[in-house]
Amino acid sequence: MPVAGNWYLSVPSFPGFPGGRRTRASAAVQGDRPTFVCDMIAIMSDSTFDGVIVGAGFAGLYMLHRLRGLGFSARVYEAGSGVGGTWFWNRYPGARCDVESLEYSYSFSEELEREWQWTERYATQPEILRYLNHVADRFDLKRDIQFDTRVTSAIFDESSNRWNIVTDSGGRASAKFCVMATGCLSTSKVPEYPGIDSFQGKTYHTGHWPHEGVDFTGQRVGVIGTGSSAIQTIPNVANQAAHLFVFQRTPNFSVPAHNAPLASDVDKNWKAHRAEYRQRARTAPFGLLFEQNDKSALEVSREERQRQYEERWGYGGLGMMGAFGDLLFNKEANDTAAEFVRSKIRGIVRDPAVAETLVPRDYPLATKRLCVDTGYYATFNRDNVTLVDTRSTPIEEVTAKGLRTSDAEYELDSIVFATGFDAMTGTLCNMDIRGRAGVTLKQKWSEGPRSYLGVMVAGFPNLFIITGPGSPSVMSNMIVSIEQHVDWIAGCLEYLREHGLATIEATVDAEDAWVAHVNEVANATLFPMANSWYMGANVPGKPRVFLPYIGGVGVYRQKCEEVAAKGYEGFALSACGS
Ligand code: N01
Repeated sequence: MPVAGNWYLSVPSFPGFPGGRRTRASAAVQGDRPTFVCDMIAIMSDSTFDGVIVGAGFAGLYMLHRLRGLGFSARVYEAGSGVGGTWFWNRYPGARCDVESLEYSYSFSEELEREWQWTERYATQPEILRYLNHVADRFDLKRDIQFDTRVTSAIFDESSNRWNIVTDSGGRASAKFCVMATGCLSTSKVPEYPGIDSFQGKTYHTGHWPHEGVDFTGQRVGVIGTGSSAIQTIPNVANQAAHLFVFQRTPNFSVPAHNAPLASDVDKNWKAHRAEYRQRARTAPFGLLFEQNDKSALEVSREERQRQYEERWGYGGLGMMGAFGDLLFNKEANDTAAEFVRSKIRGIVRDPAVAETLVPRDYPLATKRLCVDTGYYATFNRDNVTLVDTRSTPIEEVTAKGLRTSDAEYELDSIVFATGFDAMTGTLCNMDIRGRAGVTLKQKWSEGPRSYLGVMVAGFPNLFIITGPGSPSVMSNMIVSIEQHVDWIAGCLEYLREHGLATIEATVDAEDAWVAHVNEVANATLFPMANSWYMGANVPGKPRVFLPYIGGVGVYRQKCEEVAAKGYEGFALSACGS
């Protein structure tokens, strides 16, 4: 005869699954059959977890570590064959992070930080991937990650308050809560040119680069796109290829990285003051430590402006955005910075006609993602590089031999699509995620994403999105924002457990108010003036909505903390058995 209370059950191991866990289940007695009134487990198996996490990049790994630490059982599903997320897939030549390596790393473990040694100011993709593997091994995370497994659906069962997960290998799992750690830029986008299947050469997308690398020596290569990925790829391909054609639709602003080996005194200083630096990053507008000058670009003399811009150009990196406080709010102020970068492009590129084609004119600086490069503009001084302006001569089709624009055919051995991603919403909407009453996330977001704090969605109880739309995410140092979300989610789950609660769910009112606030803040900036992926403008038919929250990492963190301190204000909480 079963008794009410806590059950402790041991379960066997299955191949590929961690085994022999002891799991607690709360049960009440009804006749001689147990009726489960809370979050725990009706039928014990190793596919039943407290939490399922989708993705094993920076976000998924840290989420798993936190859940483990709190005593929750968790399974991570990862489509790739290894950890790393973005850094697993984006292996194109020259791939590296344009946030400085000391800042683009976890802060949650002082020991981890002290023992890891970055070698360059900006880490390469292989070094970041090594770091993430080190983290996964150091914290013994891989045993709870199922690789080569893509989650195809996550469906909320209202009768049990559980998420049912199905994977592409036919696997099933059940979890009380589900955390989407799927990344903001994980669904790559290839333009739908006619004839694309007829091309007899090789095609690549920067976001899905072959692991064995590609040797372009002696080839005629076409790179389509001039965003961050292309800007890193192009100088490297130009070094190998017999000839490189760059197909540019919209020119981009890029500032030099001035990458170098990480000086030992810089590393030492960082480690000595790490707590202080990390704390500053957590409250900085972008989660980045560059110096933010609060003055208006228009209140200082022309000489002072020039000095600021030269200094930041000379230092390198994203700090150009912090040269003045109004660059992202006032077009006239922004024009001064934009004109500075334009003059730099004209100074680097020898052919004036090529330079003019590379000069961005129709959107303010940094309202499309500011790029950081090593030798990008100078690459166009090479004899083996040709810039093709597809704004004036659009690509019309892919042919067997190459690409045809409105005025010429370019014969190519390889085409590299550096054409970006269906950012922030693509991966989530492509998954069959269903909340209450079977409503899919795709339906719910058909007019653009709606969320409360960018972390939860009304109608989708116990579903968390790490760095989702409506949170600072891509407008910030991703690692700072990931850690903040993971910690907030972990705190929330602890709260639910301590208070005997079964579900948490954003209310429609709170969600509406947050979406209105996100839009209001975005509309106070210059960002809506650009056709950027921040606005969904790079995907035909995607609603034109500013996706991230631009109110600032520090302000956002404070808001999240206040919400939690007020007993999760704006969320509906339901008790076990209710
Ligand atoms: O993608 P993008 P990305 N015909 O969307 C062009 C992060 N990242 O992979 O601007 C012709 O920026 C498109 O043209 P247009 C970073 O956040 C970080 O480069 O739409 N061209 C554009 O030039 C970044 O912002 C690092 O007119 C077409 C390019 O393809 C984000 O990832 C490194 C086209 C796409 O640029 C995405 O960057 C790399 C078409 N049909 C990336 N469709 C770091 O260092 C698209 N394009 C951290």
